[in-house]
Amino acid sequence: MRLSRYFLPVLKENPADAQIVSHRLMLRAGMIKQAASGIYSWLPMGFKVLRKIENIVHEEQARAGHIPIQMPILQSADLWRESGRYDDYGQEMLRMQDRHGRDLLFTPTAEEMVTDIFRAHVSSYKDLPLTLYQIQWKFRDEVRPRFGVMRGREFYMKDGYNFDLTKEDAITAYQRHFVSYLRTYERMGLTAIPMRADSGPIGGDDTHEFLVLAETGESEVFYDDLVTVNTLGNQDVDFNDANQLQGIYDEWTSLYARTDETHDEALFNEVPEDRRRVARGIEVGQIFYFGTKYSESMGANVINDQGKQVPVHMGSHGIGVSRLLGAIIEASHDDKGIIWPEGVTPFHCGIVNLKQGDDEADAACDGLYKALTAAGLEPLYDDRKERAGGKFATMDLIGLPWRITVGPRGLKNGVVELTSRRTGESEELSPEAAVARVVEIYANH
Ligand code: P5A
Repeated sequence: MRLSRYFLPVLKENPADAQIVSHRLMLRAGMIKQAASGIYSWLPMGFKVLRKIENIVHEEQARAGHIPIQMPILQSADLWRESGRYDDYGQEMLRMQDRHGRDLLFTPTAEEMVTDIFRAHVSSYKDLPLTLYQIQWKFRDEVRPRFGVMRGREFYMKDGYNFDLTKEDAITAYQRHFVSYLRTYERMGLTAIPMRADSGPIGGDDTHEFLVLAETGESEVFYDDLVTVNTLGNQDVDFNDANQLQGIYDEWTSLYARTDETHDEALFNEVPEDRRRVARGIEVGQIFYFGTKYSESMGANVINDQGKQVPVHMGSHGIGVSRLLGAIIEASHDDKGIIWPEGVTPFHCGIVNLKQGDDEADAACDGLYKALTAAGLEPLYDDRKERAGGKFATMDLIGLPWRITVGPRGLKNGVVELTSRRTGESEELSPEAAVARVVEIYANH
């Protein structure tokens, strides 16, 4: 993409209404525009990152064997009356009527809808296990929408639902989601710590929230510092191997990590004092096991191998896809702007032409652009007739992890400059070597 032809409405000034850095930077970098309280339009660069995050989620869901579907945003109130949640959900649920006076609602989550699909089409244990998921817009009429996409009213969520014959199988599904989520967040360059939490209006006994540590986080968390160095890394996970999933789950949950809702001071005090941490975190996902809560009330049964009708065991699992943009920026920025992890960056590499209109510089930039594109990467070429300072400031603000700077002086010596946004370190290389380096960096992402 050439910046002169892109739509990147960056703001020079700090927007007055943005209280936290991710919200400020998303507005300044022209990623989102507020449409109403807690409701946003996604401008090209914001939309691009949203899609990247969504793709990672899809890829990791496929790896875990989960099947994508798409359920409607507007749902019939009658379905929600079956579970009792139409009345229980309270004012967070946005309700409306159609022209015939029928009650509808904007989906805040979709346990009822997916259970309805299940009961219509599945009747035998032979069709289990099954996990269906979607990535879909949700609406919750939050009392205090704030911090931009972090606590929106309209937000984008991955929501998955497992159906299993027994509690034991459903616990395996829970652990499979647990491990799959660890992988998903790691690919986004995040450390998201699973913490024992409270299940709220979704219901159930077992639940973990995944939290990214950040001072601006809305949850208070208590943990053993050893959990922060845990990684899955390149560990080869077989998502069909229940023992392996259990092993990874046990390893992660053996260390103390809880939100304030389930915090237990006595247990926490058993953690060696120098490892006890009290901090704040952003909840980027949550998984639940709630057994037969929905299947019993809605009649989602299967015939088991004894020929008996039994309600299925279920859980649901959510990732805050739109919230993740805010969380990633909170975790990765400096005073100049965003620093995108390679896994989610909107463009792989910036190209800055220091002397637009200079034949040699223009030709070198075109060459870099073509070579990076041919290698399957997306460069963003700042081909505007702007001062170098302005171009660097824009690149730093929008946070592409790598930048190649091209100027007549370097070209005389046959070199361009490759700069890391994260470290600020630069290296002089031939244009070919610079392309090769960038290609190599992205080979693992
Ligand atoms: C799990 C999937 C559920 O709704 N039902 C289906 C379960 N869980 S949850 O924890 O309530 O939400 C899942 C994730 O969605 C994000 N989230 C939000 N993001 C932005 N703005 C909001 N107002 C908002 N509310 C929830 C969180 O990341 C949460 O973990």
